[in-house]
Amino acid sequence: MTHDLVITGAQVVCPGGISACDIGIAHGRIVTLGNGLTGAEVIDATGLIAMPGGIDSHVHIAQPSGPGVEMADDFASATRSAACGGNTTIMPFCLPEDGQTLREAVVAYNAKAEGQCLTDVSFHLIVKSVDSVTLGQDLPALIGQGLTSFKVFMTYQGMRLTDGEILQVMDVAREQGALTMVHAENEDAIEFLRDKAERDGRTQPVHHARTRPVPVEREATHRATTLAEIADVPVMIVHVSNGAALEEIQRAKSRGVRVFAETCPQYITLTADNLDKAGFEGAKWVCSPPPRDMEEQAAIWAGIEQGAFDVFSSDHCPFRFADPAGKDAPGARASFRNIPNGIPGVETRLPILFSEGVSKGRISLETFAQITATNHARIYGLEHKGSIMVGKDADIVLWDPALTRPIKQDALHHGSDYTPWEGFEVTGWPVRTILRGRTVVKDNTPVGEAIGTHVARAKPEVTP
Ligand code: DUC
Ligand code: ZN
Ligand code: ZN
Repeated sequence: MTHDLVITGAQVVCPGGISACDIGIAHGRIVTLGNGLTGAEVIDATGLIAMPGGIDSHVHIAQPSGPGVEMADDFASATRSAACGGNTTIMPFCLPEDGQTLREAVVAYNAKAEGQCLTDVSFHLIVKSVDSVTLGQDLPALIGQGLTSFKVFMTYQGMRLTDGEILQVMDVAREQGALTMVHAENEDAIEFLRDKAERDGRTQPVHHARTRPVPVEREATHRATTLAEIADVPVMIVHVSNGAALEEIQRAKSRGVRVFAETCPQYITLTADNLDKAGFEGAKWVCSPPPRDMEEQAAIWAGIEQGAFDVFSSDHCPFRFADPAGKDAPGARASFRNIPNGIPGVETRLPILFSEGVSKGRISLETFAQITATNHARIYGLEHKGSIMVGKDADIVLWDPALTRPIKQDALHHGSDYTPWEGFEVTGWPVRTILRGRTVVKDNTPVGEAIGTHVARAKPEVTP
């Protein structure tokens, strides 16, 4: 058989282990894994590792973020950045604007993405109200169209749902076979601590972290997993930042609750001290949940090493720093309350985990592939993605495990004007990103057309 493309010479990370085979690709799919393959184009990948293209199942792009505030990425810049960081699929959220239905929001986000993307895209929904149209019409219709997961918030005025509302939403998820993702932080506790901090004049960026301490997340994680138990649904706890929240997840699992867990680069590499830089500089690291301390980093690492985390995502939520439409929004210097919440990271997620995890010997290549691609596809229902296997889309990233260079804003492709990881040393970088058999990035340079498309999903897998 002849192929459109053959990749030879790489160590190939397959679901069953690492293999020294060629990868034969035709019509955008992997059609042969074997030796001595021939094709119209051959990539000699000697010395490189062939990984399934990264799937980042938690990113925010062009999401409304408050009056006068703008996210730093549109779909063109976000997917360019994602592809340069070794991703072939990203999963952004559709957040309805006030007065907009969920279905209208999906139409609007598809229009923003159409024709712009260098990676494939598959949307999650955000449910911020439980009116009869959302629960009775929009959610069932959209789940039926392959948007089979949605996020609910336990924090943020205007976004948070009450426990009763979360149960109603989970009930729709159960009936329709969708996966509920939960942002678990206790809003009332945060408001209490934040009001007190402001009254005392503690308004600098670091107080964002200090008013969202570990118990705020631990309690909400307990509640979210308990609500899932009561509603009899699987649940994904996103952006887990600390050991106590992870223990709540483990306890729920031991009761038989189907809980999936996600963590992110910020919780294995950053601390609240980053927010404590002089002046306003700490705003660069304001995100929720906040980075913790070295002890919590160790607890998250232990969880990754023991397989407690199903997925490792970026929670890319980019704002520019030196910009009144970004971190320097009106009122942000007067109180951390007004600092837009989130950090860029879609391009650095995989290099950070490769370097800190694989290169430092904490995790295997197979574990890396699972928590950065395979599990995302399995859990969220991306049937043709996430593994180097015959029949799957030829979404493949070639990694140079010996390439060492620091993360530098100048070398990144996102729309933000900074990276929280400036100067962070990384060993192991993606050097070529292939989407459905076509090279979209080579040597940190985007090439080719915006061939990314929206991918509808099957019903998510419901057992951890
Ligand atoms: N939660 C997220 O998932 N992303 C950005 C901000 C937030 O609170
Ligand atoms: Zn969140
Ligand atoms: Zn997020």
